[in-house]
Amino acid sequence: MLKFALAGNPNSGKTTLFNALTGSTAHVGNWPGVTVDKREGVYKKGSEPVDIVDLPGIYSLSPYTPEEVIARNFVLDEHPDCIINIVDATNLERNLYLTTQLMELDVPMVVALNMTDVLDKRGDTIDVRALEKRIGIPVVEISALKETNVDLLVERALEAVKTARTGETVLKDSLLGSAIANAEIALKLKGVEAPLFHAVKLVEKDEIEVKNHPAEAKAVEAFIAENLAGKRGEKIDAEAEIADARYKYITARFSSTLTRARKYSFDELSKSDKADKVLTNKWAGIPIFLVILFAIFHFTFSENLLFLGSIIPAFGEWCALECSAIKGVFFAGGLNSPGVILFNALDLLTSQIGEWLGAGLEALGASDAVLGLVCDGIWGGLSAVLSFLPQILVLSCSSPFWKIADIWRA
Ligand code: BGO
Repeated sequence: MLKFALAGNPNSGKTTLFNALTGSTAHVGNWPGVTVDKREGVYKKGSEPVDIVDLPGIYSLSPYTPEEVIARNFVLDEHPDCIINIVDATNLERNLYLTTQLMELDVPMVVALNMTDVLDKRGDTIDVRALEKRIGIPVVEISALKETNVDLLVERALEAVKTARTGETVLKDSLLGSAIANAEIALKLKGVEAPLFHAVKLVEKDEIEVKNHPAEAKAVEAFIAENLAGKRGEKIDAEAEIADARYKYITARFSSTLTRARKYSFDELSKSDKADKVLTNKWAGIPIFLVILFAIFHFTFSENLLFLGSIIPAFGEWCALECSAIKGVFFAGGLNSPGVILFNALDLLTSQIGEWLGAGLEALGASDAVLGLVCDGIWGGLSAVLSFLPQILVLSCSSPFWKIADIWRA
């Protein structure tokens, strides 16, 4: 049976399209080894049944998140017959960033331009034929929600499968285009499948590619240092350079196919676009980033949360007064941050356990050497290692900030 993979950004409408295509045949499991949902089902309405696999929502094929690794491994190793790339037409530029990476694979592909009902409502238009010509891949306008053109989409995918496809890149004329071309030749000679995709990733210094092709990675680095870095008189950050080149190409060649009925005011933008406008603003972006970093460290390490102890001197003085150990967990120069509270609580707990352990061993008549080994050596060492845990946890799970941002953007 033919196998089609649905790939797209989170919120592009992948699940809605998957449900529309597979209906009651859908079943949900987990991808091997991870708790990421794997949805699979069969499309039965076409000339032949097709196995549809819904890949996790991703923004790129870099191996930074479990979702990206799953999607990347699937498209590279499982050899889907066709990739249906779902693109949210209301967020064309951002969604096409992934498209430019999928295009680099030697896999037949169709772009499902979703949410066209929203586009119609706004009066915006996309010149689909121009977009199709520029991308070099069939584009089908659909509305997954209204199930418009979803059968046509599969039909176009079934047609695409009939012809083998060789990957194409939008990076040919970019600064690193020659490095990518050289790496592609080297990987082709080595017999690597999807050489263009791997070549781009190798030039990006993608950790998986560098590990798999160390000699080629060195050659790429030397080529860039000798031939390209000089053009700028500085070291090249290949990953940033490639991301920038992709966006520049998308803006120049693809986004221009979108005509907006009118210019939207800030209030009319989606939450996601509003967040982008503010957070990536030329002037406000870095100060906001520094404020967020400061807030994360403040909530992790401060013994004077929100500077309450300094703002209310009487409270600060009361906090500094030594009293019970429990009070010390929560207050020092002011109110402690969650990171410090957890640190102090764990310290109190491990000290208490250490005391109980010592008393227990003494009661059993243990020698000083055994006491020292168990209480100071083993338990003391374990406690010292454990003591880092709360703050690392708060620091790395400073996700409240990112979670709030996610909920707001959704
Ligand atoms: C909510 N048109 C419109 N108008 N909406 C669509 C279309 C379309 O063609 N396709 C999808 N959506 P997912 P991922 C929602 O859930 O499939 C909507 O992440 C809501 N939910 O209905 O989940 C779809 O799998 C409350 O919207 O995307 C869904 O890729 C208010 O896009 C959203 C408004 O679709 C994401 C929308 C409680």
